[in-house]
Amino acid sequence: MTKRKQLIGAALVLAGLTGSTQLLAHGGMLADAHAEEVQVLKEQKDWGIAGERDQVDRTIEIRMTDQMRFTPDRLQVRLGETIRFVHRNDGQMLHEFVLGTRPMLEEHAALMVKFPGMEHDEPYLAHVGPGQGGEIVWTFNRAGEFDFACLIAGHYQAGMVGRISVVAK
Ligand SMILES: [Cu+2]
Repeated sequence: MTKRKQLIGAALVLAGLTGSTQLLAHGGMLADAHAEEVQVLKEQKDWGIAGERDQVDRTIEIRMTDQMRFTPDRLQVRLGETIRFVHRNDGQMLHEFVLGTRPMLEEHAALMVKFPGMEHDEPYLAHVGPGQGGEIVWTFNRAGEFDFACLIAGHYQAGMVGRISVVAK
């Protein structure tokens, strides 16, 4: 099969998933539908692109606390690396892990203060309830300095932020 045909085939599969996602959502199977939606939302961002679960190069555990800290809060990854982030919320309140550029995160953090109930859902973020775990898979195909942050109103402002350097070999 040619590359082009494969791409068309993949597009059809994705289109099919979108259709079934809607059906599943109507059937009340929101959790399953959500997992499929995340697969569909593969959009190149300045800080990388949603990664494939079967192409993970490394797993990094990130712990979150009510002291508004991530541990670790400094990471270095190689350009092209696909990272599986596994989150653990050790606190009593909801936290988030959102990957992005600093300007993008600052802008969203300000919006979250204005509209604290604002829902957002993207393949580069995880909401992690108290005592719960979260997971995202992200491919860092852009070199540079990026951040991860908790955008719950007030948390980013309290310093709940970390830094990722993506370096070419
Ligand atoms: Cu938080």
